[in-house]
Amino acid sequence: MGSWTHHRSGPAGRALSPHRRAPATTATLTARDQIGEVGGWAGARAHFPGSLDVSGHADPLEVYLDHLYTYEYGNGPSSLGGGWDAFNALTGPGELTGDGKGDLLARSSGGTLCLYRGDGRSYGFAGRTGLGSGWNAYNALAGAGDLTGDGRADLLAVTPSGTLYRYAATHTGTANPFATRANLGTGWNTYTQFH
Ligand SMILES: [Ca+2]
Ligand SMILES: [Ca+2]
Repeated sequence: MGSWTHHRSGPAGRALSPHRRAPATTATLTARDQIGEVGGWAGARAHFPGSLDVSGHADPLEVYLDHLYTYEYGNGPSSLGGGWDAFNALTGPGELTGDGKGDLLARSSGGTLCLYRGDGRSYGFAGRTGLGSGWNAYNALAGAGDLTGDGRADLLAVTPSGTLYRYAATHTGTANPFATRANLGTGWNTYTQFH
């Protein structure tokens, strides 16, 4: 099988760990392959959003030393810039804005949610929009694909007390891509993982 190659540089141009371990990319679980150096991904925060480019394939993301990297299978990492240690949650539900390009949501440690509009190429973003504060009321945010059957990606959010909310994308082109949240019920705090 192929692998991701790793030849990224750090913020000051320093060479970083050149061998990072990539997650499995096949839908069927078979005997695992180690395609990177043992421990090569230590210290990285990995995320698995929907596709940020036109391939339709999920694009693994990694925050490492404050920089966001995207990996395209078979190619090396691409830096999407610095400043990403300011965020404590990243999720990419898919296409939120109605332009046909996958988007990314990032929550700051202060609770502000930012929408990074994808440029359709996965090498950068077309812009950033603040979606307001108070998002630290949730202890989990998850990109969920389309939950409502309208072809638009949606977001799920869980409070520490276990109430699950759905934010449905509207594709209206307005600054806020979501309709008023819908309460999907309680008791979700019985689960320790939510992705
Ligand atoms: Ca979009
Ligand atoms: Ca939807």
